[in-house]
Amino acid sequence: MTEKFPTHNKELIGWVKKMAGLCGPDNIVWIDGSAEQKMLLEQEAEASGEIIRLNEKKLPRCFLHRTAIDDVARTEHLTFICTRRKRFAGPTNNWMPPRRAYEKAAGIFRGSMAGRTMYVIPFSMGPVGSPFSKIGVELTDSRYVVLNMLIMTRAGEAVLRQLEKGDDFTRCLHSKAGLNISKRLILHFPEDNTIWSVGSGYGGNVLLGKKCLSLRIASYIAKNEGWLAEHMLIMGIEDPHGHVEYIATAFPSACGKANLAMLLPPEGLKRKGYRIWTVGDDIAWMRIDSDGSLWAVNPESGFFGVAPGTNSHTNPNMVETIKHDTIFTNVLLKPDKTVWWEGSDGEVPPEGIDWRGRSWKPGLLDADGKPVLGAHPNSRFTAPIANCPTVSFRMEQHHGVPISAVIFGGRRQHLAPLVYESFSWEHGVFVGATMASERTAAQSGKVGEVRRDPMAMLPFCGYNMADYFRHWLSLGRRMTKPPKIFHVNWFKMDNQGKLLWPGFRENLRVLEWALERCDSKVGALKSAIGFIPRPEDLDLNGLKLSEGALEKLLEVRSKDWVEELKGIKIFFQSFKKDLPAEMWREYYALAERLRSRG
Ligand code: OXD
Ligand code: MN
Repeated sequence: MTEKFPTHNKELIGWVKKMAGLCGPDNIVWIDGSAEQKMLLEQEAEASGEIIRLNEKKLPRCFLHRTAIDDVARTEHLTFICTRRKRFAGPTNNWMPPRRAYEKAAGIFRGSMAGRTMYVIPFSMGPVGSPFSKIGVELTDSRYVVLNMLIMTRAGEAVLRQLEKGDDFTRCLHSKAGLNISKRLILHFPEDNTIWSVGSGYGGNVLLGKKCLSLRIASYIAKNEGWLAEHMLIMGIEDPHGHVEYIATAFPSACGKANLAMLLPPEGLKRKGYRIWTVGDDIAWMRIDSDGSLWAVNPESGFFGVAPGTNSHTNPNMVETIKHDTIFTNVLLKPDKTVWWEGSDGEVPPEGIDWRGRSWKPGLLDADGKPVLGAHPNSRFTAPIANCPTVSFRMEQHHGVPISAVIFGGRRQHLAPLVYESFSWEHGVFVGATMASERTAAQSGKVGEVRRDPMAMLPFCGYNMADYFRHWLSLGRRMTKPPKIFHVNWFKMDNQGKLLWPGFRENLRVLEWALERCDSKVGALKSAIGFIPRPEDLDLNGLKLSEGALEKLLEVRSKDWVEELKGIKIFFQSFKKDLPAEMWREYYALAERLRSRG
């Protein structure tokens, strides 16, 4: 085994040696971030069959990867927060005591890299050297992981140099270990700044800088250091005077965050002079800066987006972004070595190789008579943010961007209006804490069932969510210029189950109202749940809504909200006495407002 270490950081050397001793690789390769090393890895991964090189003319420097068929999404039931005390992980997380977790996983890691190479990936979440960035080092036996991490993070030599300055780092260990679901574990040890992931090759489980570090571990660090690590997109909205305001927005997974982050303004607003600047599509790290307001950075440098449904109507900027230097996972391979997925541009191909690697034709049915999909519904692309036509010029700025509005959202067929504004920061935290979505046919579980997903962080908060709400409240008290907090719902339906709002680029009309509220430039109606735009407060120029749709979109039905309170109560009770008193205060205040308005 190679025993050369390109670093003087003793902690790092000691840990790499120890983990190599456990996993038993034949070889250790340090990732330096160079183009030469990347090309070599691509060639090796191609030769081993891990990736397929795509049509060099039509998709330059792009590749396709297929995961194991039972390894296609995050496995929340195998994801654990391992803290000394169970209370610390809280009622919404799976918990395992650290000793047991280390022992159990070590049994799987032991010798798992025999005959293979261990790659050492030093990576920075956020610009290298920024006081707001965090460093991680991921050890992995997967070239696919290395190639993805090179897109999703700033990885290589510059990070090692940063570590020479004695910076701390998150210890991230990953092994495919046979990709066996019965030996799959995604373990987080916030008290040790450590992540162990074994038995999976799916992005969300193995690109450890993403959900594991930037949300679960970072949320814990953020609580201790006084900032926020959130599951939010960050976008800049340039108004007709050239003034850019930034928003941070949380939606549950697969609710269109990436589409919103880079939307193309609708014709009416484009003519007015609106433009969008994309800072991030998934994660926001937010701090109170010296001006007393909230500033956000996107710690990632790539998109790991859902392919199905991505097309020139839903997201033209993403279509541009993934035309080169992109890794596709679990999509359909066409005979000309380009790719396709359900809901992509162009004709349905007459034939291809599906995400499982089998030959495919449109109309193919499985043994149960169900259509066989060409691409997996959670098939993905990994692409550099720098490819995006709307990438913000402030991406690399160490302090990030100032946030004018925080926007929460959910998928509610009948309850929540198109948009409402909270009365205060505290009320806004209640709005975020009670966020929920109804299950669609695309998810497992009962269709229409309400799933609470506070701040879209349910699967990603690395500690007790009651303490997380408390932390949000305390931040509000520290800010002199807090952002306003809004809630949006693009998914309201009429009685026939038809969407009332066209969504996609038209959503900018709602964001325009929200930002104008931040600058006190537009009116609103005070309702029991918050401030709602009056029909005349929204610019609907050039948009045709069906008869009565707008009234329905802005309607607040007390009866439905009284029913909603019952679900909120059950959810709040699950935190027992840990729930901050302010959350109950907001709950009873809402109940009282609903009662007095009938
Ligand atoms: C994601 C998710 O992949 O939220 O971003 O699941
Ligand atoms: Mn996400």
